[in-house]
Amino acid sequence: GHQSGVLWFTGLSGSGKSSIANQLNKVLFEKGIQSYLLDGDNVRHGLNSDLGFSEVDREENIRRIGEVAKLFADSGTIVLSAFISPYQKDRDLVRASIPEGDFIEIHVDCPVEECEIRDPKGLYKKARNGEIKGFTGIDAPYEKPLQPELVLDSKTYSVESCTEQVWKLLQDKKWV
Ligand code: GGZ
Repeated sequence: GHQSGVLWFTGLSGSGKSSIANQLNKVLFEKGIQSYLLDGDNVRHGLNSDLGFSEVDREENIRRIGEVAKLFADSGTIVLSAFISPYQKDRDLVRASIPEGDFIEIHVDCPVEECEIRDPKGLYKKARNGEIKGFTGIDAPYEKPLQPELVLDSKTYSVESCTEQVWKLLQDKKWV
């Protein structure tokens, strides 16, 4: 039986959240399971284009994404959300707004040193240069999840392996 709900990926820029969520989205599609991916590409450029990266803007970013995720989940979709979502209180608010058991928090755990080496968009370099202020992991906080349902060690394991770990959790929880 397939259930709907929200898979909430959280982690640093460059940790692999989007890659893993994209890969899982493909796997779900191939299996005929309805899913939808929310990420910076489709949310920060549209619905949330008025928001920046201050603490209050990030809070509002996550609040709106949580509301959208809830609507999609209500429609019978498995939602994959991939945002840094650096604050525990903001993630907890989303969790509290969704029926118990329908929210799965996944920490895509990669040390900032490794993210900085990867630096796929050159943003860590800009943050170090002072061209970007308030960059998560450099001069803005990232609060690691206190009780995530799953931790993915994305420094050690590949995107494929991490995707498989999420798939197994979905099987355990009878979502798929
Ligand atoms: C963190 C920033 C910042 C600052 C721009 N801090 O690697 P990316 O580029 O694609 O992922 C980052 C993305 C973060 O947006 P989120 O909506 O996920 O953030 S939050 O949940 O905190 O609201 C990065 C880019 O936007 N970016 N400036 N200052 N990341």
